[in-house]
Amino acid sequence: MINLSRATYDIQSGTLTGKDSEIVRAQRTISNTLGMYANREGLDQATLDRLNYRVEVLKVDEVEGGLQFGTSYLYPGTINGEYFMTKGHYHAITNRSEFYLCLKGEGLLVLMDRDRRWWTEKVMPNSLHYIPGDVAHRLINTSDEILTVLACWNSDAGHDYASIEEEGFSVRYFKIDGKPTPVEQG
Ligand code: M6P
Ligand code: ZN
Repeated sequence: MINLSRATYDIQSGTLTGKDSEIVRAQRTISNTLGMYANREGLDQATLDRLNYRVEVLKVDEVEGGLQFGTSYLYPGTINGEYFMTKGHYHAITNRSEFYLCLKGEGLLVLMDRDRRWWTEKVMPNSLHYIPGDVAHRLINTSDEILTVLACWNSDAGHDYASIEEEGFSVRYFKIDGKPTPVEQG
């Protein structure tokens, strides 16, 4: 017997298609993510209502040995000069790793180890990024188009957002003189 696959994946656009019950879709507006930006002064309602990013993930059981697969769509823009970014996280099971593959757009992958040492990798179409365990990861969109990134990670990894909410990343990226500029944080 030949069965159809559970879902299809459009490698050009990142679109995951399948039964609604099989795909998790989530979106975050700027009002949902505002706390992660350095300067939150003077934002109008239209800015707060803008989409910061959305994700589509194929539903799988979060078991040891499993894999999750999905797409992040990170919108372009800045908040008082700071580029739109994802929340970023460590994995709750700290040794779990992940791949990112950029399909479209341009940006930076910010990585940070437990000693708060940071580095970045340039994200551009076809760039493939390996994120080892115990390394926090966040995407930043430095372009004027949606940054589309496929992600595949251990399905039991979980997300540790709390560490980032408490301590932040040790670098932020601002658009200064039109260019992505790192500003180190304490
Ligand atoms: C990728 C994966 C997901 C993650 C998503 C958004 O698709 O890393 O696990 O949830 O990006 O990133 P974040 O959870 O940091 O907002
Ligand atoms: Zn991750």
